[in-house]
Amino acid sequence: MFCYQCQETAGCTGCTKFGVCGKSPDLARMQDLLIYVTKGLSAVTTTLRAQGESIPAHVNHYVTINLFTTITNANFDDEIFYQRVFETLNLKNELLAKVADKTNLPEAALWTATDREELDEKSTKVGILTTENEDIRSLRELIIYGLKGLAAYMKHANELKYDNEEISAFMQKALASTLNDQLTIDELIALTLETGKVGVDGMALLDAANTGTYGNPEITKVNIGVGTRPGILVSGHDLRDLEQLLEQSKDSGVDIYTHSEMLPAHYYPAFKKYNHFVGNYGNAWWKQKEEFESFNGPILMTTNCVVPPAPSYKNRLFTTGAAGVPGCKHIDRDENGYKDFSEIIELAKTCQAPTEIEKGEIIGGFAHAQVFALADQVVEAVKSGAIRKFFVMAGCDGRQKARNYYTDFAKALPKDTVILTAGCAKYKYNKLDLGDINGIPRVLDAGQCNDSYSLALIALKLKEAFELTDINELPLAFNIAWYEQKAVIVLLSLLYLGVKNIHLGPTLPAFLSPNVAKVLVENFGISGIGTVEDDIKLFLE
Ligand code: FS2
Ligand code: SF4
Repeated sequence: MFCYQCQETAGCTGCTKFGVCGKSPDLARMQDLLIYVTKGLSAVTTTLRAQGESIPAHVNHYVTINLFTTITNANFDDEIFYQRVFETLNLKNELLAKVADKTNLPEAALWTATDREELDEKSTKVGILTTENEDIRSLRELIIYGLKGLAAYMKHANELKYDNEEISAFMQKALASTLNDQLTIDELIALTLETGKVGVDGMALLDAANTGTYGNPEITKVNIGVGTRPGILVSGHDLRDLEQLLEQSKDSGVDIYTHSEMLPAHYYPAFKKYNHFVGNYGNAWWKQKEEFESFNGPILMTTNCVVPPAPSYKNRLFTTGAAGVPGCKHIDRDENGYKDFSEIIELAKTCQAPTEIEKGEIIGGFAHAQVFALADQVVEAVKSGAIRKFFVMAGCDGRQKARNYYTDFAKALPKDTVILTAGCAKYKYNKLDLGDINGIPRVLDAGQCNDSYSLALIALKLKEAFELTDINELPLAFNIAWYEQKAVIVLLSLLYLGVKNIHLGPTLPAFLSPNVAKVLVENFGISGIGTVEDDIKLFLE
């Protein structure tokens, strides 16, 4: 196996024996094969579009879910990958019959198979290392990881009946382009930046879907203690899953809690009507082993990040959507998108209430509309010097000790600075008492990593309020923590929006070859992190 798509990759170079995340070599090769056949399908759809044919939405959605399923920590179930590869080949073969001229199609578009042995054999021959030139490989993977992140946004938007054929067409064209040996380094760099542009479109679509369906997030205090009734813990990012579970459990005597990236659901007006939606339990994804244990009740994983479960709670862990764990019950949608969560609710009734691990409240809900409502106050605080600088510290949390940098950084920031955050990175500092500036909290949480778009809108609004022409003239610094591929599309989107001098940590991606890293440093001023002391000095210069 060879995988280097996430920040925790072994030795900062690549997982070759077993994934640090828990991905086995067999799972790794089947994920490689799924990406390969999805590229083949994309080459066919791209050719058909050029022929003037339209591609049905279910094909677009199939590409999207395939990409999402291979995101780090989303799905550990080998069987799902065999099933998806066969289904993808069937879809592709149907469409291939409509292609008028097949001579220019790549091998991935023409390859097919009917039994598992053929899949097993092929799966060892289509991995990342089949691209020999390390710069081409680096750019191809950078594009693919960005597309995986974008696929996650699209899937959530699609669940809320928001869709965009142009975004899907681009995703498939870009995927197919990673099979094209004729593309030069410069053309791949251009495609990388175009991925960032379409990433902004995808984030805007998801933002419209979430706020159009559930209202604009508003300032909210979230309880982090527990009640006396049994609970169900919901993790991941899918708001539609949460909504269905809230609706189905409302009169059951069971409480609903969020974990990790589901915390921002509390900020939406639409979910406030549920009295049994009582709080957030625990921290970021990587603490789930201990926190799922002490929660005592069933857990629903709606997306990544799943950690292969301990036997003590495995029978209480359920997955849905792109998530999957062998041996855990997976709940599928029906053709109308309905999911029957009754088994989880019935199990919860037999469980003890969660064990309390902390008490108190955290505050969030500072997505774009809420911050715009406070714009005068914020602008005034900057003009009067009460706020010296904003620090965008969005992204992911993870297991590595080096990530304590972000807690130390937040604590060491001068009191006249404000942190803008989104994603599970926030758990490194959202329970510290960092105070406020004239009533504006010093940590403004816009939501999930999926809501990073809000931070871009806030930056653009500040640019307008201060009548600046360049976003980089703002008193705003970017110190982003990354872990998986959704952070990659956020990064590419920020580059497209013209943001310079982003600091990325705790380590730079292993998939950036020295030459590709050099391009990012020279053109965008991207850098890693140093010590807290040195970095704060540098940022405040
Ligand atoms: Fe956190 Fe994990 Fe959100 Fe990432 S829950 S690292 O996949 O998506 O942020
Ligand atoms: Fe390794 Fe990350 Fe790939 Fe898992 S996703 S195998 S930890 S690089």
